[in-house]
Amino acid sequence: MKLYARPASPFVRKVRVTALETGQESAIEVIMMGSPEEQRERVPEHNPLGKIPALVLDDGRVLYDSCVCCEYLDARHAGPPLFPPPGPERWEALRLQALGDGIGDAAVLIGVEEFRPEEHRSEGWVKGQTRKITRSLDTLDSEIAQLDGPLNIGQIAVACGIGYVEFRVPRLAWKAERPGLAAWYDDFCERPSMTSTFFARPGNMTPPSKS
Ligand SMILES: N[C@@H](CCC(=O)N[C@@H](CS)C(=O)NCC(=O)O)C(=O)O
Repeated sequence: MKLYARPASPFVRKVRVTALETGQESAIEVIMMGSPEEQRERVPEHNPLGKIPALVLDDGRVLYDSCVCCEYLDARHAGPPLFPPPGPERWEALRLQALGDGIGDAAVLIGVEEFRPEEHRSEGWVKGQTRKITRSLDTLDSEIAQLDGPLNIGQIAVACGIGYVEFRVPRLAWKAERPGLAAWYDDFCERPSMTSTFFARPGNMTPPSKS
């Protein structure tokens, strides 16, 4: 399989973490594109939306959207499922996945806005996206027990979404007011699947750690 990727994408990270957690990393060649221009040139032939992640399967079919790629990888391994079988646990994992992905989406939109020339930027838009992130982090902190239990796709999505907030919106300094979520996140970031997919601008950030 070939995974079209960019280094900082939280959605690509979700797929890579899922591949590592399910022992399939060696079955995937990561095609890491060096710039948004390269993505615009190369991805549309695989995904008409032009978005990454796009996972090209060995038979030539293509899967896109991280949720679809992750569920596909989960269906291919014999270990405990990351997408629980139908029932309340599954709905909860999917809700958390949506919340984690939504945090990532809002941080991506903040990044897009901040790359516009100053005269085209909307402060109100950035504030609105920032509020989505802070409300979601508050929700996660207030229901921290929901993140306990066997590894599932909800936990992976939440960790990758928060990881992208740390990368893209470091000014948010979200941890001080949310100690439960901060502790959960730092702990989760120690998983080898998270350390080996950590990305920072050189010299800018060190991986989170409990110590
Ligand atoms: N819901 C999608 C979101 C994917 C996404 O937004 N990817 C971004 C990079 S992080 C992208 O490719 N943006 C380029 C574009 O929108 O043209 C998923 O989960 O895969």
